[in-house]
Amino acid sequence: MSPINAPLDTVCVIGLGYIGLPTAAVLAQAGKTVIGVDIKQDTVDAINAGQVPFVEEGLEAVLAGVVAQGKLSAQLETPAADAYIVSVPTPFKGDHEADLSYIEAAARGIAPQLKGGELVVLESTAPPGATEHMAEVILEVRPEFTNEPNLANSLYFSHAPERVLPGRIMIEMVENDRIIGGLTPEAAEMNKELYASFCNGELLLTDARTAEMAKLTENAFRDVNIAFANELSMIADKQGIDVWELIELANHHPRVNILQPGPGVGGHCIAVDPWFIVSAERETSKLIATARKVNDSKPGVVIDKVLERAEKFKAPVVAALGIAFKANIDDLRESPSRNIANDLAEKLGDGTVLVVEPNIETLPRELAARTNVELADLDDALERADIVLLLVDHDPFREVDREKLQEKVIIDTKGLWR
Ligand code: SAJ
Repeated sequence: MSPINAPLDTVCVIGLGYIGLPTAAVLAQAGKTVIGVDIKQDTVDAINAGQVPFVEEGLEAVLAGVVAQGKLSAQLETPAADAYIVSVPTPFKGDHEADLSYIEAAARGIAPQLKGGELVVLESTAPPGATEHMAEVILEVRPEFTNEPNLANSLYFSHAPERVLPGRIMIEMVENDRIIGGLTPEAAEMNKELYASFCNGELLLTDARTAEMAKLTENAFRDVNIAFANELSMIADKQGIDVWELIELANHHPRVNILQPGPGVGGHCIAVDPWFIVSAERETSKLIATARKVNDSKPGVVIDKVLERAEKFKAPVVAALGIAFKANIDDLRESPSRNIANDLAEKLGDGTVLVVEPNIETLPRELAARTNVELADLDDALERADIVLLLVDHDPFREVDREKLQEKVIIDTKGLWR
């Protein structure tokens, strides 16, 4: 049997989060019959009702359409399918190592359904060797199958790391180039055939380990470059220099392109993935580890600055503008701004933190539990605040009437109001 000719009509996507759900939706839109699997009953119910359990521009319209057409459904149990896409979390365990237990659980769910000839794609970001590990877990449960291609009992394993930017997922999922790394060249080809159904970008084939490392490398590259900008911002502060002007000027050089400093690096990718390289090769990844530490130190620097400026007020009121991990999204996971708001509330004593976050309706639990934290609207917060702390460059903050900021202490971590 040639894998290239194998029909890949039915696709099972395991893990219906920020990546799995859009992937399932675009596959269904491309004509595949897609069955999504998730461990959360609420997620399954929402999807079957055509609803998206999080904010992502353009996703709900596509999802509602494919669910109504019967091309996409969700359930708790892993079904039989021609292809599987594993898109589950890889959190930390121990000293910044990747916890592969969700991948292992997905693999154990897939194993009993296999008949031979199926493609199993790992999309989750994972350390080098994770695709091989996923294959081993499946082959351990089903030793009658093999990773060797072109046999009646062949299985095909591949890694296709996602590279979409939250907020632009529906565009980037279709347009970005994809790296596809097979455990065998045949598996990579089969994966390419499946992804060509929805992806207009170039599909670049390699082996699984290189694909795993490529994904980590992209995010580590970005992290190192943001760390450079964040370190510059701390140096410039001490030197009494405006870091935004400094970067703007330096970037006029034809071969210099410095990124933007901020309150720290958030999200579940750039602040996480470099550690997977460090934990795989601790001795040799000194720069990558240092960049992580520089970026992780930035929230503390911001907090110290606010506390210093707050000393002159008896019961300081701080308006914290934005607690999402970046502009114009509602995602609060791994958000430095959210942690800054929380730590400030703890350290301010009699002070108050007015959180302004236009993309949420209720405060996350740890902030809601504090008596000196309120979710406020922008105008109210600007009026009441002694100190205005700009943490996220959400669009509504760009348009703030500068008149309202007069006589306030301004700490602008994003250079929005220069
Ligand atoms: N940030 C800065 N300064 C900058 C750029 C970003 O401080 O100049 C901060 C942001 O405020 C945010 C964090 O970095 O806190 C990450 O934001 P981001 O928009 O750069 O990236 P993510 O985490 O939303 O998505 C990244 C993307 N990777 C790259 O750009 C190399 C995306 O393409 C990946 O698919 C995604 O990680 C992922 O899932 O790995």
